[in-house]
Amino acid sequence: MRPPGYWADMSSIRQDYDRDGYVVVSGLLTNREVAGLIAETLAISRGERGAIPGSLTAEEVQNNDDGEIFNRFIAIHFPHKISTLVLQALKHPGVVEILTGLLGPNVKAMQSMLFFKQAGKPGQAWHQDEFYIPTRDRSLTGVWIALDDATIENGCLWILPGSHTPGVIYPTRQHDDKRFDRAREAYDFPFGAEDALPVEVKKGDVVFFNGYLLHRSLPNNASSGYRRALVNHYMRAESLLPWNIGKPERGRTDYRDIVMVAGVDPYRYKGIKNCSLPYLRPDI
Ligand SMILES: O=C(O)CCC(=O)C(=O)O
Repeated sequence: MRPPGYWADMSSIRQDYDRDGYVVVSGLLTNREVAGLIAETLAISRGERGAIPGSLTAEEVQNNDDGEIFNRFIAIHFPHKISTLVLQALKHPGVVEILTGLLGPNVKAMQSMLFFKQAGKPGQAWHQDEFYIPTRDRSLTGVWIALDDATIENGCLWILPGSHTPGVIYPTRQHDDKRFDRAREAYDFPFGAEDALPVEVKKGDVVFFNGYLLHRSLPNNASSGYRRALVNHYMRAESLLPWNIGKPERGRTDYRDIVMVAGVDPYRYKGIKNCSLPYLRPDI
């Protein structure tokens, strides 16, 4: 059910998105949808949707409570490939309506990630998603679905508003900052810490953000609990997707392990290639 009035005014959503590089749409998922995704997270981790790298054996499931299971991992990558429920969330009608308003009629998805972020777990340093997933038309859009209320304390997203505007991918480097996981950090960009904004949201709210937007998250500093989020990535279907770094099997110029969520696929003749497999990312 759509709460009254949200996204009634698509043009103001698009205006905010274009100017700031992100927009929050409140209450896009119902409590029931959120609860379903949380239960699914546990089911995947326990291997109940099929064994994937990192998932627990039957014996490990018996010997570990849910907290201990979640404690082992930071995220599940590509859960939509083994979970019908996550695939449905990837195609969520409310999400897709906003995406087509932002991107145009033809939209494809290429990635999903379920973040657990139990209390005490690290965040991710400043980065731009197009550094990892380079489109040809700068249309990459992250869709960050809050499965818990996300606060400064438990490690919500932080963004640098407008940092997508120059259309520049800033340099990255490895870091040893213990607040963050081991993903590379962007540096040497013309924005300071004073420009950063926390994006505190309620569960069921959705953050749409541009692939060039600098963003990060801080550790979960709450004394207990989680800061879970389902993060999906989309782009215009007209753009090729040369997302093949170190993985030639993905194709040199156009990653084809995609899910069309709206409109038509101009490259349908190429077919779909099953080249990314789901896995659990351990907390190391
Ligand atoms: O949710 C987080 O902690 C980080 C997510 C993020 O930065 C991303 O998906 O690009």
